[in-house]
Amino acid sequence: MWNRVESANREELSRIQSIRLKEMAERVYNLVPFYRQKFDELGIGPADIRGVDDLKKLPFTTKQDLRDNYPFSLFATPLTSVVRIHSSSGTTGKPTVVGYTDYDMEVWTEVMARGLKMADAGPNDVVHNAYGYGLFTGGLGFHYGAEKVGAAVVPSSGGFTKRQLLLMKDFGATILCCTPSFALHMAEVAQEEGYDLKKDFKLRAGFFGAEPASRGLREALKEAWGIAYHEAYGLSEIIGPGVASSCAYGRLHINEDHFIPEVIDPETLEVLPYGEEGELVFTTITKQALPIVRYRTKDITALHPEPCKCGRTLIVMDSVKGRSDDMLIVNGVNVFPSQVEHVLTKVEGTTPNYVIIVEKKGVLDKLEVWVEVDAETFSGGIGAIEALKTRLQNEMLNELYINAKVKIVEPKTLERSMGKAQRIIDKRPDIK
Ligand code: DLL
Repeated sequence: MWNRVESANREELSRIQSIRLKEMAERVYNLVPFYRQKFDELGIGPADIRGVDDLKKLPFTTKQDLRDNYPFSLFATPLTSVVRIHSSSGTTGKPTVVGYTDYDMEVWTEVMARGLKMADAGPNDVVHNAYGYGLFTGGLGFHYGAEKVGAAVVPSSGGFTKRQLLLMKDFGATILCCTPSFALHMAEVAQEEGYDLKKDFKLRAGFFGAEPASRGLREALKEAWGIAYHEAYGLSEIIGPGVASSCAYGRLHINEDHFIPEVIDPETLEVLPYGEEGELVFTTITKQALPIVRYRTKDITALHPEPCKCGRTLIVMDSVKGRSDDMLIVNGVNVFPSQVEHVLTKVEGTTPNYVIIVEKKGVLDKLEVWVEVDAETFSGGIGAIEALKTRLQNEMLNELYINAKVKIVEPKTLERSMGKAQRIIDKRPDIK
């Protein structure tokens, strides 16, 4: 374990959270006009926040609020104290901008080190970091954390797959950090290039995140590379990666001494009890440059406070099923791409490379799923392909209640992504 706080008892944690929350409420009220106005509208002041139990009195913050305050109006420190700026592009509107002071960088590095330590990362490791470097927080977040634990970092960033494989082999990379879809792509290219994935590489663990991954995709990566799968969860608005990381038991621990999580019902905005699924909300309690109050992530998950076999007491979140804005409503049925991925990857012969296409035909939505199969299945003849197609269609109807048309495509025909995979093509009018 990197820090004793990770196994503090829950009363102790809640005491730390209360002290920090009080300070933070005061800071945002005094330093950020946006929050002062929001607090005033609700008729509350910093004195009403005496501890974590008062969290629910505070206002929510949304991505739109960040956009409306573009670029720096939500910052609680002058730009002279800011040492780093990141930004996420998003698909619509202005980008969201996040800033870090020196102290914020220390916290970020600390939470990343905690995550990497879950795979026992240290001076004996070579960390191949294929998350994008640049405005995206993935690359630099992992970079600082890996240096902190004393590993040798290879800052390869995304793209140039063949060169990356060469470096991974020659430098003896032991830990790979990238999106799960890129890790799968790397495995495919390595096979094509004639590498023996288990013999030619020294990889022992991977930190995969920034997008959802179904159980099937996780198993495929573990199997192809022969590694332990660790998940990284985070978002730029809160800090970047490092909000939560999964331990040796596969449980995603939130660094709640820095970020307090809540799960709410996205309709009523009521806080839901532990174990119930809803929208994840975070309040940062130590961030200086960009403190955020009750940020609505749109990510769907549930929280579990029971201690973990790994010894950590930090609360556990379920892996995110998807973002509520990636949820497709197809003829009234809610579907997440990760659920489609789950059904696909359960069936032998398919790969986790797929794309979902939604169109409007008359009044109805029509859903098509294009999925790549492995070479053996593809060469199995038309009968086998037809049977697989029918099987997948039936599974989707039985498990997800959706009537999808499946199209089987040849191996390696769908576009690969170097970062977050694009799984949905929504051609319906009035969407996004
Ligand atoms: O994706 C930060 C990050 C980088 C996390 C590297 C992990 C590894 P953003 O670009 O701001 O930040 O996107 C944040 O990505 O709200 C989720 O919807 C999604 N996301 C991140 N991690 C996971 C994960 C980075 N493990 C948004 N599982 C979040 C599912 C994830 N979705």
